[in-house]
Amino acid sequence: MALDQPMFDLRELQLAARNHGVPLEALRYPITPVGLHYLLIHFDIPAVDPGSWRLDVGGAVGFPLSLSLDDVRARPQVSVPVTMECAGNGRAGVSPHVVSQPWVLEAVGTAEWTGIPLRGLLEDAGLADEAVEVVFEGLDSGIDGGVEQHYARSLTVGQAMADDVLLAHTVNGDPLPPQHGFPLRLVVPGWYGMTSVKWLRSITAVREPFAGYQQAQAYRMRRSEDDDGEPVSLIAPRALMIPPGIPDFLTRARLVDRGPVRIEGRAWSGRGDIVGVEFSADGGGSWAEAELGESAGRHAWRGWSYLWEPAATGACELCCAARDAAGNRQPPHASWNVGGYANNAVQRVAVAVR
Ligand SMILES: Nc1nc2c(c(=O)[nH]1)N[C@H]1C(S)=C(S)[C@@H](COP(=O)(O)O)O[C@H]1N2
Ligand SMILES: [Mo]
Repeated sequence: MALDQPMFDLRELQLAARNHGVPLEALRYPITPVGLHYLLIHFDIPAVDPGSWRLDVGGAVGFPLSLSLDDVRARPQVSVPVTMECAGNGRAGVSPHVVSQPWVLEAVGTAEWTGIPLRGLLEDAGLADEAVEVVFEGLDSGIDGGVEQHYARSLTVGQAMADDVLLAHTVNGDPLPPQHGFPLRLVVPGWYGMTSVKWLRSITAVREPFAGYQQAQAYRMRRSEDDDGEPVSLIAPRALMIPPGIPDFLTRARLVDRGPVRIEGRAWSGRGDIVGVEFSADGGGSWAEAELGESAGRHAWRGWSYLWEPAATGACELCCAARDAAGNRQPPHASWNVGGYANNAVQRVAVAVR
């Protein structure tokens, strides 16, 4: 991706100006300050009156529910630190170019979400035996792929009943801000972010698989326009480093002083625990094992570090690659699909050592 090549158009700039990523230096925080957490909003942030807001739980259930925000807060509460990543993270690196939210590498964040376990709520509503999926619908609406819709996604009953899936009203100890789903959102640990529906208005148990746009058309790994593709689901492993030294304003290229440099970063995967992170100072020609640090919880990213001793002054390319317990390792180069999803190719940081 040549920096001075005109590649993005005004449609992408409009999206990029609305939906920001995490500045990579903010990887220093185990829990991302909420204003630095990435943001992805397909349509508009809906206006919500918390006094009249209700969450309707219905469909194939024995006891339909309509909960106020106070009803939600009166139930037993849990807090779970979760690393969330947009399925489009890395899209700017795929070729041929895919026109959509043009993430480079920064569509990720870790927050401590507080709310109520979804499973308990579905049990209280008396989920029917015929229910196969649960549909989560947001208050926000718009047009996507020519289809007018409320943003909505589904989970199978098994996925919805899993441990640590929650309906969150609080993030990092404060009520959700408007942009992150006030007053209530779904949080599904380990899954790409599109699953975690914001601004919830209803939860509906259904007897047939949900065929809404964001489920059946978008978020599928399609090799061509007429390929159905597999659904995008669990987060592929990724490690990111805090770019060392100081940046050039325009190009973001780094200037680093010679001498040992402590490289630090975070690594995560929704497909298995992180078991290793490798570091390369020669563009991936040779790799060394980094030291793994702590994580804030079983669904949160893990710190890592590597003491790099630059061999000489001059230009080099730093890379890092994560491995998870399921045997996945980040690939050196991007692979392509229609939506530009789940590109977890290794990060490359251009550095000049002086
Ligand atoms: N209702 C609603 N929920 C949504 C979205 C949306 O546009 N509308 N975007 C999804 C996508 S694609 C992502 S990556 C995450 C982003 O969550 P965040 O903005 O809180 O980081 O929210 C998901 N939930
Ligand atoms: Mo996303």
